[in-house]
Amino acid sequence: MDNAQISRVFSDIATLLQLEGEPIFKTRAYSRAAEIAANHPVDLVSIASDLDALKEIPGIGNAISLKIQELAETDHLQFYEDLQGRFPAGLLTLLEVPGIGPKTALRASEDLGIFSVETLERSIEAGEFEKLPRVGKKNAENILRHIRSQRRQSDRHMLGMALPIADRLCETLRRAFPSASNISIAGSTRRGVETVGDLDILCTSDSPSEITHWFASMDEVTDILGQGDTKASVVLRNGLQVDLRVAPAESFGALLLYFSGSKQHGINLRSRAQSMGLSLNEYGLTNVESGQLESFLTEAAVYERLGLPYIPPEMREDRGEIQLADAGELPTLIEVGDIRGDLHVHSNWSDGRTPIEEMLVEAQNLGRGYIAITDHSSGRGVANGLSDERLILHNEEIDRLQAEFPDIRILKGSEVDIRSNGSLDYDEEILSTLDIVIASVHSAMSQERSVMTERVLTAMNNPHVTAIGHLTTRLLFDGIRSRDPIDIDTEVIFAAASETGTLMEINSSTKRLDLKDTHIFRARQLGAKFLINTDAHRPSGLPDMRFGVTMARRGWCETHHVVNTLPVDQFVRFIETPKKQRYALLEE
Ligand code: DGT
Ligand code: CA
Ligand code: CA
Ligand code: ZN
Repeated sequence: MDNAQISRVFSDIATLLQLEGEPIFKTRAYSRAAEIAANHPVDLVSIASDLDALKEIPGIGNAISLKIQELAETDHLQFYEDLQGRFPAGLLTLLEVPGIGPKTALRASEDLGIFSVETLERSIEAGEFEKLPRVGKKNAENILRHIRSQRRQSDRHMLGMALPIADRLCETLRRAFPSASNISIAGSTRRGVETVGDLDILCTSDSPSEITHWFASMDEVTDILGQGDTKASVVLRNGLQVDLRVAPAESFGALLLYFSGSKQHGINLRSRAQSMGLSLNEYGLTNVESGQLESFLTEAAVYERLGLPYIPPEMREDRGEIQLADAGELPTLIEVGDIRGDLHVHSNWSDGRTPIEEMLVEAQNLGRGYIAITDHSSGRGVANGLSDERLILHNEEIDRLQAEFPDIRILKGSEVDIRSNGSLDYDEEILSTLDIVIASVHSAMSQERSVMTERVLTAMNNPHVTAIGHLTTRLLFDGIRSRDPIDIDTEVIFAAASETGTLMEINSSTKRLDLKDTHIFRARQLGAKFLINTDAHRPSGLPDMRFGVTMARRGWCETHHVVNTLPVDQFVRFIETPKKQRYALLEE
């Protein structure tokens, strides 16, 4: 049971209790617990045996803690099951459909036997559903449209796919309307969430309806979900939904703040505003007493008016950022320009697509001062891994290329398989010829948690292992496949990073993003330091560094948390220092 599943249980409980007529203060505790569980950086199951640890989480009381414990220990919650038993099956699913209230949902399930979105859809198409009291044809059609739009959005899209499309749309808009200003990406894409439901784009203009009309009639639009004078919602040929909003320039600050989210960050800001006698919405701040509206040109100005410094979008996830900002303790987040080296790169020596030279040329173009060429080890047969003999030739090739490329320091590396027992593909003698060893799991991924944890710990204790590559091996769907993460005790692993002197890789590959943001957040708290690497298999993969940096920002990392921000000579000193003393070097 993971945090998302626990969250789900609590939000269901809140909904069902409301249906039973429980007072709002009672259901509120559950909906709050659902939000907290969804955002909590620590796996709740891993701390559930310690009741006090649960209760220390702000917003989690005794009753909720006991329920988390029961869920963790038994995978069930009697209270929840009893509650569900008092309602028809499928009711919760129906309630999630916008436009269906509790009474209609109950009728639909009891009278028409509707128990799922699919049966609802069929019933609407058959003209049955509209006959329910107070529904009617028009409502039924609206609900059907919502269902279809929701289905589209439940297919979330990888950030690495969505962001370039959003950038391109902004560019198109900029060219079509030179007079429009403040053209910006908002929503989850701006916050750098690993997958996005839809794109949100904003701009300001004095003639908004021209822009929304033009937008809805673009060639690549296949479906118009809504179109008005100030907003348009469309579906593109590639399946992405895009929401556009146009407003006058004087309210841009509040507009961008509102539509950048997260929703909960917005709600928290609103309650802060309320405590100051102000009401916050997408137009600005209204003085509750006088009714006077204050507009803001920039987001920073809104924050300032609320007595806060500017909070970067990647931090706006209700993880304590407002309290931190209030205390004047916001971190200075790492930026892509702080990155000086890339320590996980493949070439056509293993499964990469191009010769090492081409990777070097592009790395230099991107301003990297150092790079490790880390082709696969021999255990990984499918990836054309290097035998001992080929690795020695690979090392010689790097010496040769170093003479040709004096402006970038080329490190001898390998991405070495961690075998199922924790041993590595190369022996001591071979490993000691390498500057960088990225140790990764590529096989036996279904090992049980304790075995997997021991396996990776064994690799971390190896004095030659610089970093653990893509720890969880998860793959985000890339249109074809996705892969669940391995089952591993991340608390133990992250704590072992500083003890063993091992770095944790933040893999920037757009289909991996591994570690993910909440892992980075927690690993940082536990004292781990990181490498942000691209794992590029061709030159065009090298700029993906920005996605790893975005994840690091979402984990609140500053430059000192990330070792490949060091200048080349300091980085070389770091890897030449015996492993156990490396973390101490970073404290200097
Ligand atoms: P997504 O599209 O599911 O990846 O996530 P977002 O965050 O982009 O959400 P979206 O597109 O539904 O809405 C964009 C932003 O608009 C959201 O981040 C915050 C704001 N927003 C939308 N609905 C509400 C709401 O009901 N209350 C508040 N406070 N803000 C909202
Ligand atoms: Ca969105
Ligand atoms: Ca949206
Ligand atoms: Zn790998």
